[in-house]
Amino acid sequence: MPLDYGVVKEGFKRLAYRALEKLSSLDPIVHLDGNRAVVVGDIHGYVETLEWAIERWRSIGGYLILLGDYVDRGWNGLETLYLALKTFVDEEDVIMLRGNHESPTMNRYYGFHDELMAKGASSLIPVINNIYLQLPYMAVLGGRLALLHGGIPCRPSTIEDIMGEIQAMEDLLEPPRGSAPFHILWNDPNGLLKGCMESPRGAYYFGRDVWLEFLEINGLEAIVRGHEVASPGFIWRGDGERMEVYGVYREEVVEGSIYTVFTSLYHGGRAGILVYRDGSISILVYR
Ligand SMILES: [Mn+2]
Repeated sequence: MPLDYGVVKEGFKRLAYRALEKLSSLDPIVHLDGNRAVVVGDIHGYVETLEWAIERWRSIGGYLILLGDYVDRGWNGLETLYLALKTFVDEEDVIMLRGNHESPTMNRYYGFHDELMAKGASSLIPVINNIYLQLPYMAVLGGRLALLHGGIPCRPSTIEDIMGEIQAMEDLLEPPRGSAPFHILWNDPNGLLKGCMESPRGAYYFGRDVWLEFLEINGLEAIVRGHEVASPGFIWRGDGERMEVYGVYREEVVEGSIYTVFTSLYHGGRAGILVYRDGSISILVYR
């Protein structure tokens, strides 16, 4: 059912304070026990794909993990953020991570500020920025999977190193280029590369040696992330092969892989969610 944005605007501030309270108890990297999760990639204001994902999660169970990029591009960023926060506040086992679009600068250039102005809701900007500051950057599920928005840092890092770096930073509203949170929000994998190189986004591509070392030193099997347009997903393998996912798909987790999932319709392609269940990965498709 479409959300009424009059209701959304009225209730947003109260909801945001409840969300801030809950977020303040979370570390920047969240460790989750368990073997089941529904993972949602970039939504970019397409609230209908988030409604669908939540409905699927209610029947599948486990965690609901949102990888960020709730707003910008699509016109229902406010409704999307509201629904995500409401689900996070009202239910157990929901994790909202930060994407690179959870940033005031990005929102000025890619549509969310214009949307808030047009909806008479620009007074919400400060509280929305406070939410951005509190969102975690990574979830580690069952000691096997790392889940994050974009990528991993270019220098080999343990999860404890990354956590320490983030906790020591004074201002996280726009994490500076080169910092660990910047790499997590912005980087993309490229299985054809060794090491890192600059990407057209002003961030970095990281090669397969980089992610294999990250998985090795942290004792993890695979990475799940969003951030790149896909219809609805693709997979990089540890040997550099790239596999497109065009429809419903399932496999046992292949160690050393990076799974990308995209949950928005803004590019005109297909939206999907990723389901992790007892060591297997499935991609489900919207409509
Ligand atoms: Mn992104």
